[in-house]
Amino acid sequence: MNAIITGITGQDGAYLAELLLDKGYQVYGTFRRVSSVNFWRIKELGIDKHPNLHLVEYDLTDLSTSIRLLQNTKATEVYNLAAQSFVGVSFDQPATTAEITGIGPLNLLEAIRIVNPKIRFYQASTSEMFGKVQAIPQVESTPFYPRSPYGAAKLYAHWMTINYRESYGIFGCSGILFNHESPLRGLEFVTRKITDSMAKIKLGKLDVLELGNMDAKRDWGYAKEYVEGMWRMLQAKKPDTYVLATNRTEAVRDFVGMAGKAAGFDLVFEGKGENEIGIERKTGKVLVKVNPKFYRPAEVDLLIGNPEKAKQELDWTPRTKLEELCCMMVEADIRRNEGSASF
Ligand code: NDP
Ligand code: GDR
Repeated sequence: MNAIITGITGQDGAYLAELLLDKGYQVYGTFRRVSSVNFWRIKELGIDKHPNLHLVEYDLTDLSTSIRLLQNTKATEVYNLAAQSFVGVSFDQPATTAEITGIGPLNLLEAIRIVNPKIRFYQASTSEMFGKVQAIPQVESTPFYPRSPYGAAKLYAHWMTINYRESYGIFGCSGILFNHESPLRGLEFVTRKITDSMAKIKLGKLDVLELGNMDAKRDWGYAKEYVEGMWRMLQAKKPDTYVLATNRTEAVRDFVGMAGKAAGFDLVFEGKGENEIGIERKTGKVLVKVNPKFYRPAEVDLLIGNPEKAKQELDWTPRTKLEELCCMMVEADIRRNEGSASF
């Protein structure tokens, strides 16, 4: 079994590589040619020197490289996790986001059609495609209404995956994954920014955490469980589209409170919108402030997904409670901030 994982340097790529190596796969993990490639995640999981892990240079935007990647690896499964995945940046770089996150997957689908149409393909779709709330909770049949260049690019790739399935019989699966977090989450995303900042405040390395929209609600799960769902989709009898989510939603503010508690703070929130602050009850210190520079031009207000189809057809269920996940992340960030490591 040979699998390609595009985006091995990302959160999901690292966890998926660990899972597939455990299952005995030869894993071809792709990384980009940049001035300083950072393999900290696969190092942290202790798989960077695994004999069955092969690191391959690759850029999703290049069709001919996509073709050669499939030819050289003789892959039977391709997990496309690579993307410009930060929603905030997609407003500043809409065309780059469209090229990587939208057209990139098309290059892989074309390469599969040319090299070996039997290759099974996983596309990392997203709850961002639901965008402006059309139904609660969101399921596979909920209408899409993306609210960012990222969401729109992902929606294009989602439909192309279905299109290649229906037009050419390619085993293309689209996983509509809701937010999933872990100690390996990138620092630019809100949960990890919060857990890292709470760790820094606890250790006296930061005074105040500045955030944007505290009212946004998200359905946050544990990334390690979600990559198992990706694998299950490619082992199913037929290709399909599945929602992976926890069916619970919390506001950013609630996650701040949880992370504060895990770091030993008792936070109370006062004020509204730009004037909201988070105060530590015992010391009276302001530890959290809103800074409008983190607001987005358009926001996704509320995401909550029902993963019933994945439960019924793939026997997939999320197990880790958000409070446990949050503690795990805060503890990892305290450990890192106590040392000299920077991630
Ligand atoms: P990350 O941002 O952590 O990882 C993205 C990966 O894509 C990195 O390895 C990055 O490489 C790589 N990449 C970016 N541009 C290119 C390119 N042009 N060519 C090749 N590789 C590229 O994302 P996650 O691991 O969190 O997410 C994995 C996938 O799932 C993404 O597609 C994301 O959009 C999607 N998704 C994520 C969710 C989540 O909550 N985590 C929810 C739903 C969907 P580099 O290190 O060089 O930047
Ligand atoms: P999201 O995740 O946009 O849902 O995309 P992110 O963690 O960036 O934002 C979640 C919510 O928090 C609000 N927010 C802030 N966000 C960031 N990053 N920084 C802040 O300071 C801040 N303050 C408030 C945001 O406005 C937003 O409402 C993630 C990515 O992993 C995508 O790739 C993926 O597809 C979706 O999840 C599902």
